[in-house]
Amino acid sequence: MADLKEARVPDIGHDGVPVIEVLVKAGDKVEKDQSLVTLESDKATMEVPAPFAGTIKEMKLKVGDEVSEGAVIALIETDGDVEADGAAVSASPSPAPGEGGGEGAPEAAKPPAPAPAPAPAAPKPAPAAVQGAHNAPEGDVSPQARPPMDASIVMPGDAPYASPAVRAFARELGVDIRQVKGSGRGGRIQRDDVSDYVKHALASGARPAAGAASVGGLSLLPWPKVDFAKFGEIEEKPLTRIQKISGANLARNWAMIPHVTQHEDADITEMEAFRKQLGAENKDLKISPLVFQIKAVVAALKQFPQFNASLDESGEKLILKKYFHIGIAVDTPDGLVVPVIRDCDKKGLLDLARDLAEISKKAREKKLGPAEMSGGCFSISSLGGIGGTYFTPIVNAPEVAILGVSKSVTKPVWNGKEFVPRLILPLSLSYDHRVIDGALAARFASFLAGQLGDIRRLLL
Ligand code: CAO
Repeated sequence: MADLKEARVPDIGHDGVPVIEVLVKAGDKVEKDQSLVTLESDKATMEVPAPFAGTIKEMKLKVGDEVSEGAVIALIETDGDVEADGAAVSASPSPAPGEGGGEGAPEAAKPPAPAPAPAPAAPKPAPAAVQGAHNAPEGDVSPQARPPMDASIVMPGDAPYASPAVRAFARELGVDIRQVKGSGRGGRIQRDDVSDYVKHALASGARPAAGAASVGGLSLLPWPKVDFAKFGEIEEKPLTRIQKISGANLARNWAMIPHVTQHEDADITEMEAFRKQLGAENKDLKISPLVFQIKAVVAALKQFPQFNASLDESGEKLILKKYFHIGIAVDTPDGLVVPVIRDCDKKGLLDLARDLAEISKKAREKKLGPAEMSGGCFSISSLGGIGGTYFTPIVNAPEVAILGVSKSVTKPVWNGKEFVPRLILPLSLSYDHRVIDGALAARFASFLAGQLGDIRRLLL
């Protein structure tokens, strides 16, 4: 049997909160949890959901009304037995908007909490699309479907002023909301503005999102179109398959991970002497400085487990790994790939040297299989054989940190009495600031340098 019930404002933590949008009207059929109105406090925009399904008989609020907990939003005719989250009360006199209606609402009639707008929330990462951000195995090219990235989350300062419902509506229609002019209070974009924009775009024959590129839902300016040949002689060279795949991954990681790079110096004078000695004893094997760096990284990951972790797809929990598989960036004629050396904690320097030689060779001969490119915990990118001092490596999602290694140089170091020549290795640790904070990163980098500087500790 049809029954008339009230939908009321839940506990929103403030009194006199303005209604900035009315999302339904009399006669509309609404689902349970469908947004009825948008409220905006100083700090957040929130949508108040319907506590039950039914037909709106009467809207009690209009834009500009100021409401508090218990104010009646609408009278909804339900089909009888409804599950109302305790929010439904039979229609009866109730406080008007602005009257601070808490007293009018019986305890049992508290509606569900409103859904806060996403803008102030911590950004959620998109799920990892392809293992190995710098690279992807030949067969592993198709990113899994991801929820679109909300530009307002990535670039809050740049976001247009619109409620989550309006944003969702615009997304549904494929409209780049930044192209829409808002007619609401303070330039706020309303649902009608989006509809008008689409009508206008269709009438003028343009696509709704014309003029803007959409990358995973992140609206960006279109790439500059330049006729380079106008300015001089040119040659076109298609990107390799690896460059295309790694480029897409690098772009996503750079856009979605808030990167910070911590620099540190390690005194590797003793390590280098030991490496040379080990090389002389094992002439058939190349003992790269990298194997010591892998050892030091494993020790640091054990000491700081937060670095041996990944955010899960929801972005709400951290997966801590109990294994130690290290990715190594390898430069190949076709582009960058990141094969993974497994179980580095169980391997000695000579085992690691053999593994490194094997994966580098396979990478350059394009013989790496998908299994050798996945499952990494942390990556190392060494430009030490080339030169340069410090750089900013890009985190290899879904890992949370990466170590960049530059070329070691002999520098004068003050030992308290005099300057002595020491071999100094520049380290650059980039990390995902959502997971790791600066103090932890500085500790990790300093611990790492300490390990590389004390060969006995490293070999323990
Ligand atoms: N400081 C000084 N010398 C170093 C060094 C360092 N940090 N690291 C390596 N070297 C030396 C090596 O000892 C070697 O010297 P010898 O020939 O006298 O033995 C020489 O530099 C060349 O080393 P290498 O780079 O060929 O070999 P490696 O084992 O150190 O590194 C690999 C292997 C696969 C990591 C490397 O070949 C490579 O591809 N590096 C590029 C990675 C890259 O492009 N990263 C960028 C990612 S961001 O785009």
